[in-house]
Parts: sequence; C-alpha cells; structure tokens
Amino acid sequence: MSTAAQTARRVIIDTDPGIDDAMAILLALNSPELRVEALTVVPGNVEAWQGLENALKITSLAGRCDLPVAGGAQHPLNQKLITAQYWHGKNGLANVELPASKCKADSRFGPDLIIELVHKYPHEITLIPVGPLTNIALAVSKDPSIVSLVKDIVIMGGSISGGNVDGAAEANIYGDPEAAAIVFNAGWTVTMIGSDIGERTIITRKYLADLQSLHGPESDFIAKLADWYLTRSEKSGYQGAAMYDPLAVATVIDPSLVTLKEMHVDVETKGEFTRGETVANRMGSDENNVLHGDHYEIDGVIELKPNARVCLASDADRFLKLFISRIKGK
Ligand SMILES: [Ca+2]
Repeated sequence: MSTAAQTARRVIIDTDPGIDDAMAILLALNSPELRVEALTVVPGNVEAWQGLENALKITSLAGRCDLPVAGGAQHPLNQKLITAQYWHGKNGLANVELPASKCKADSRFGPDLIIELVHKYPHEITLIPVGPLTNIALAVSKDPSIVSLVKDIVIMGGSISGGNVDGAAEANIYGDPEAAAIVFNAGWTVTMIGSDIGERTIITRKYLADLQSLHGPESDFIAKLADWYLTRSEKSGYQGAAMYDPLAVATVIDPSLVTLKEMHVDVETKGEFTRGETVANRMGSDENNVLHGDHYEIDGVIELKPNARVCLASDADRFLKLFISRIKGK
C-alpha cells in the first residue's frame, strides 16, 4: 500500500445525485487522500429511487462495485420533497444516459450503515453530507453516540450571506430544515461549506476545455455534466457553474483550500421569509434582555458555544486545478 492509502481518511458521502454530487463522488474516488467507505443516498435533487440509481451508475462507471451504496430516507422529516430537475436535468445527471449499473444496492438502510461504520472505525470516519441532512438526522437521532465517535462532519449546505433558493435559504437546508436543526444541535462541530462560497468557486469554459483535452469514461461523463450545468448557469446570468458539493469533498482532501471560522449557527425552521436559513452568530454571544417593569433592559451578554466552522473563502483556482487534475483522462 502507498503511504497515501495508509493514511487515507475514511469518509462516507451522503448524497442526492445530482450533477455536482457526481462531480464530488468521482473527485473522492480519484483522490488517494480519501478512502470512501460508503455512499448513502438521500432524496433531494431527485427522488430517492432515482438518486440510488444514479449513485449505482456512477460507482459502476468508476469500477467500484465493492463500495457499499445504500438507500436511506424516502422523504424529508417534516415537509414534502422539493426536487431540482431545473438545475440538474430530468434524471438528475444532465440527461446523460450512463450504461446500466453493474453494481447492486446494499440492503442496509443508509442511516443504519452510517451508524455501523462509525462504530466499526471509531474516531476515523468523516461524514460528508452533500444533500439535505435527513439521513444524518435519522442516524444521530437513533444513535447519538456517533456524535463523539466521528472524526469530523463536513457538509455542503447553508450560507451566511443569502440563499440560493430565496433571499435567505440554501437548498440542502431548505430541503429539510428540521433535519438540519438536529444536525447542527447534535453536539459536534459542523464544518459548513455554504452556497455563498460555492458560488465563488465556479467552473468556467476555460477549465472545461482543460478537462476535455484528455478523454476517459469518467472525464467524458464529468465534461458532459459540466457543459450542461454551465449552459444552465449561463442562461441564468452566471459566469460559471457553482462547485458546491466537490468543494466540500476537496475541503477534506486539503483543508488549506478554505478559510474557516468558528461560529454558533442556528437553523431557522419557522420564519415568514427565512425558513431554512442558517443564522450565524459572528460575535459569539447574544444580548441578555431582562424584563424591568414595562420594558426589557440589556443585562450583559450570554456566551454562545460555537457549533460550526463556517467557510468564509476558498482558493477557487487551486481547487479547480485539483478537481480537473483528478478527473482528467480518467
Ligand atoms: Ca448534492
């Protein structure tokens, strides 16, 4: 075994594939720094059955039928599913028809598989949820002991400067705010790679041309996805396509690609305009308002314990070069 393989980080990717999910999965499978232990599938960009089919086709394309791929939740905890074919194509993968999968789904329930693997490799597993947080919330609700047994949890989700669904909310959090609230309040420190940073970490035609310069089954597939995704993004007035999920995976490969800051983050589950917003406290405290007769008076502050490491910036060019180099020619 190479040194990289010996020190590789064990990760589980919880995914709703999805164009950028496919990019994230193939980035992970082609990176020696990571050892992917399982893919668990959550409904989000597409329905649960379609997501599982997509995940199996991607692992089959990568020749990795050894990798457990398990379905999980069939719908969000407390609301109807919101799918995103508008951004990802009818099948969730830019309408690219991959060959039928040679891989079979693992029979275990995704959240149970997460629990099982975290206990099998205590303090070694990094969870990388890149869809709504339904499966993670189910796992942590069923077995809270996993909180202190994971090495890290790095999510793609949230934003501290406006959403991509509406003015406030990012899609993965908006897709299941109650699940997100459970995950942020579970007692671990969530590394939050938000949509606001993903939108400043974009693949452009220049990087696509580089990716297209060497052919292989995986790089040709990713190039088709990127082309479709770029066209969709350009139609919406963007300069390029946001690399949301791959940036979360890249953060685990090389943490120096991002700048993180500890903050306390709450998830808005009500709110007339703000359901699904990740509300970050940048001061580390709330004012303590105490009732004095007919009014409140500020009586000092209440300290807040950070529950998140929020991504504030990425080295976009270095990330894209890493991404292209890992996929190109594969
Ligand atoms: Ca996703």
